[in-house]
Amino acid sequence: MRIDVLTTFPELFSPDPPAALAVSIPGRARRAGLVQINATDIRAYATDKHQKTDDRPFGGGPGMVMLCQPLWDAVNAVEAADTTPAKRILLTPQGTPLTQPLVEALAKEPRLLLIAGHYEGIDERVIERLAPLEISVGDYVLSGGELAAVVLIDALIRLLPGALGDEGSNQADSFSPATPEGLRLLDCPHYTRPREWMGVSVPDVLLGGDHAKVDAWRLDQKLARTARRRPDLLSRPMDPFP
Ligand code: 9D3
Repeated sequence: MRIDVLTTFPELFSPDPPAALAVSIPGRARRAGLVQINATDIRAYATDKHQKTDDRPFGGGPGMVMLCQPLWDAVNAVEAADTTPAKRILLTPQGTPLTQPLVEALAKEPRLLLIAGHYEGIDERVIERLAPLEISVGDYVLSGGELAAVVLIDALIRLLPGALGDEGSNQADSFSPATPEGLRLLDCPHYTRPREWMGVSVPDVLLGGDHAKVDAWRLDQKLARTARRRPDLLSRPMDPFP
């Protein structure tokens, strides 16, 4: 998979790779060539003498709005650098919430082009013309889309075939398919040695060696924990595009 990131803060993707993608599963996957990540500075496509990428909003108000032209030219130049068609994604607080089913769908794409902004907004006309999939990583305010892009990339990379050392180890994660109804459950508690720590013992069922009983206990713990912490997950399966 090839991933291009368009940003006005390419420093957030240097050194190359950025620290968050240099280690652990993403680091290994990159070194194995499962994914190539390219950051491009939108400012390099600014045409005026001050390399301006934004301007004041029509109608007034705070903040700056990203200009149409530099972003449009940057997208077209980066897309032309490789014949593989790119799925365009804009990271924005107005986007569809990122969920594991959406990550799974995107992990099947050969090429993604991620657009990250540090702006009050982007001129709506270039968004309409680019027609990107718009994605949010949650209902809180970031300073820009770059960290959201890193979150999306990290979630994607671990789903690429060959990215996980132990191929099964993503199956038990929170948000992996769990129930026949397609519901995604939170994970159960985990324990290791010692059997007693600060006066607290490991649940007996985990020490008994009855694997069917262990599986039943774990499923019950997942259901109980999900009902208490995330009852919303039990009411309907997650859709990639809600
Ligand atoms: C009140 C107007 N703000 C919208 C909530 C303006 C605004 C805040 C923060 C506009 C852009 C940003 C920068 N955030 C992102 O670019 C972003 C983001 C986020 O803030 N939260 C969750 N997901 C994402 S994806 C991109």
